[in-house]
Amino acid sequence: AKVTDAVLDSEQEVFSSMNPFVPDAASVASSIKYHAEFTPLFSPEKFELPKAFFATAQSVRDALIMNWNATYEYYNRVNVKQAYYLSMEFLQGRALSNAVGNLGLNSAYGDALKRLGFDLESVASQEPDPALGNGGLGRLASCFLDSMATLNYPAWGYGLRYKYGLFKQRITKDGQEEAAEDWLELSNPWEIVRNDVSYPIKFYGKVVFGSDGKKRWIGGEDIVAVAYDVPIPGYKTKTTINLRLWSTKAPSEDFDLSSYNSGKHTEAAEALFNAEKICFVLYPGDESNEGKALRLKQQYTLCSASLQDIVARFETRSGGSVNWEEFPEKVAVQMNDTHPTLCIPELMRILMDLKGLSWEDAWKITQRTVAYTNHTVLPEALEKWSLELMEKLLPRHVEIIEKIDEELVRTIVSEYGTADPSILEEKLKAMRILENVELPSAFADVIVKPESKPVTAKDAQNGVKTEQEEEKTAGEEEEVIPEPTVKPPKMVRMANLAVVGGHAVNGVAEIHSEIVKEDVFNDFVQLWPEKFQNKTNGVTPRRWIRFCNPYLSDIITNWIGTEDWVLNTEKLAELRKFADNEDLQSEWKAAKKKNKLKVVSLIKERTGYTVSPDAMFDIQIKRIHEYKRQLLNILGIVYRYKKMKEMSASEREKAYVPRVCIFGGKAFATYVQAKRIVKFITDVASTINHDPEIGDLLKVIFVPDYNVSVAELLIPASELSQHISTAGMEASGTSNMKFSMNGCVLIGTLDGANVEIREEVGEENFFLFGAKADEIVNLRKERAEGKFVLDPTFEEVKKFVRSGVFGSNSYDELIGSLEGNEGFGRADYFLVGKDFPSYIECQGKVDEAYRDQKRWTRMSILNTAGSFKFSSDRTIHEYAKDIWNIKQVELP
Ligand code: T68
Repeated sequence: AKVTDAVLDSEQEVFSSMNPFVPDAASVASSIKYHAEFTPLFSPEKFELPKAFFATAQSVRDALIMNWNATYEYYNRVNVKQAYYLSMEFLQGRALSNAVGNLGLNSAYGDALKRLGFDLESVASQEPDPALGNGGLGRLASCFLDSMATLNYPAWGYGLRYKYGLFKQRITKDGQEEAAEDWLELSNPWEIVRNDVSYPIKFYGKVVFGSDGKKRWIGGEDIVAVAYDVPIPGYKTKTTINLRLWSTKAPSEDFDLSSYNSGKHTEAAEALFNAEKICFVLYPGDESNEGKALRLKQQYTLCSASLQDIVARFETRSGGSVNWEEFPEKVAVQMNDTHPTLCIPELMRILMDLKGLSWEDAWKITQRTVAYTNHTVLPEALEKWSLELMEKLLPRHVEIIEKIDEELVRTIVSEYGTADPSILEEKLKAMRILENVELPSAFADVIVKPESKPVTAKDAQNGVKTEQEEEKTAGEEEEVIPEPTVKPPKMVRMANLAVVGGHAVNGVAEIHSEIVKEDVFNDFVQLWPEKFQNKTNGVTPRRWIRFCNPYLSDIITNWIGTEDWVLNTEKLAELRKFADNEDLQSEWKAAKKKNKLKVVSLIKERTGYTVSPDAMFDIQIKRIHEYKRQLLNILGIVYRYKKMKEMSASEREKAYVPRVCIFGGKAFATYVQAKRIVKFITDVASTINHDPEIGDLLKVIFVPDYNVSVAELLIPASELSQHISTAGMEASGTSNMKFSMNGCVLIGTLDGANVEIREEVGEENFFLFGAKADEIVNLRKERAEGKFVLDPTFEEVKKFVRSGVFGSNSYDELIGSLEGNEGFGRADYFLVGKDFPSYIECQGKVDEAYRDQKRWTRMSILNTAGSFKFSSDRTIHEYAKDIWNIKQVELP
């Protein structure tokens, strides 16, 4: 404890010197009182927890604003190169404890609140958890912002300010239900609306030639994007960077006053609603054409507003002399997945149509500025937009995309034009940005026409016309065609556009980047091998150890002798030499126990179940998806339960270690199979948890409404965590890193970042099972052909599920999907059956290891010690050096 106090004292000095805001408890208390009184959000009579939270946040925001201003005043002055991270998602989590922790004001705020009759923890827990993201991709963006600020990189995030976050999840007897998440209901104390920073955004309209002979995009629908800034403080530094979120509204003249006065209230406000609805929700349903158009509008709003803002800042910082060639020396734009790919044609449009540059110059600048991160290899997740929709909504951008496509065709023809014609055809088919679109006229003769395929029942339902019908409408002679054929829809492939238009493409873990190169973008790799890179993901050690796990953090600091590890995670490796030390082991276990006790309360509060803190906490938390295989986990639990039921009480206790199996995660509202999995887990839970024979030996918990704050409680309490995707399908995973940092042992497949985690922590400290990525294609084929015999344990577990133990439901669709029965789709595409026996065997080894608590604690310590590579600080240094070419800048 002594070491910690000394470290904290010296830290207080560091923080005070970097922060002009006077952080003693008395002044903090008066600042909180000031805000409670003079920037009120509540009536004056009462001063209760919600008011205390808002006033505290406003008081912290004062400090952030000072640092924010100092940061950008300096960046503007020295005109540094700045990176911009564009993402449709940011999963920020609560901000209060993070900001107070990063500013080093924990004791000042803790003491101040005590004087006012509150405690910091309860005040902090009042904050709504903003869910402007879905999962890993959004949380990664937020970890990156923390690292950029902490490492003093000139950087900035851009996103959308959704009025409703990702839905609130309720679990009922029918499974998951979704409700709107009104996170702004009580206002957001962190944001600063910049009423002087707004940009016009256009949709629809047409392209004409202006009097200067240049293209102009005119008419259509005009809306306005307004900037809301969220300051992002770095840890132990004054640098405070910006997350700028755009909100949409109609231009004020669009409110039709005369209609309104004549009683047509809805029509009068239609334009307002049309503009505002763009930012209502994250990922609006896109089954309908309206839904698709809305999503495309969201993406374009993000790209257009951000690029107009970036260009304006570049011009301001250039002073009187703008040299556009310098743009890529001052600006790096990172596209988080393909969602912001419209950045490419938008930057081209701004440079050519508004700034008067030639195509060639604009293209060079765009390519040197933009880079793309890929987060998935699932073919169905590689974004495509209907060309027809895009032509209507963004006519000028489609012209630009067509020209980029034409230039790409030229490159492909010059590379492969002399090769076997079938090779050229294949390359064009795989690489073109436009799909199912005739070749540009200049190349019309190099290759055959796009393919036609028979009309399927689904196409017919969707109103896709046959070629015959098309021809009829075109008024041509009717021809007798033996089989009805249909023109496949013309599409824009956003990933191909991102690869062509950017100077770098990266995957997010070594194995994933290899798959990207070998498989997804192999044709592009052959043309431009230098573009492709790996940037293994990371997570911020501030939020994911230091703040969420103070007990463990204190122990680490005491044993290493410094708190430097929060900034230099390599220091964690020093714990290795104490892995067998009995004192460390007992402190380590005590910390875990304290964290488990918090989760015992959370479970009681959220589900009503009582679980034992002495059982092993075994956790799988992530979006519910078939490839992540929550189904494998729950079937493993069902199998365990069946075996337990076949034993006597004493046999059971000998054979199994008590476990609490915890699940959390949301299923996308329209993803039917994922919702069936949620329902099944909760059904199994209610049978097992009420079985008096089983007691504390096995409990199954589904924690509803999983989010960042829930993760901050569960991860520190975890002992085993599951990362069990079908190999080759999880790009990286990032919770695996957080678990490992918090001394949790992983069970997993050789997939995503698991591969690297296992390398770092040592294979004896990781429970590995399952097929390898390079075996999957063949296994699927064999499975589909019925060539391999499924293990009897798998047949046994399926039969048990169907027997009705978990209620009257026979789970036909769920279990059927594992068998490829008529009507239930592909036969076990995710290979749950194939991996089941090796998973069960591996879980046996987990029990055995856990029984030896010394061995388990050693494994736990070695996980924390070996997790240092997975700090997002390391990742951000790599992006800064290899992709963005930006330098760290210390504020004066
Ligand atoms: C995740 N992707 C990867 N996508 O699944 C995960 N996608 O392996 C990886 O660790 C993480 O990205 C960070 O790299 C996502 O989270 C999405 O959420 C998403 C949303 C819309 C469309 C496509």
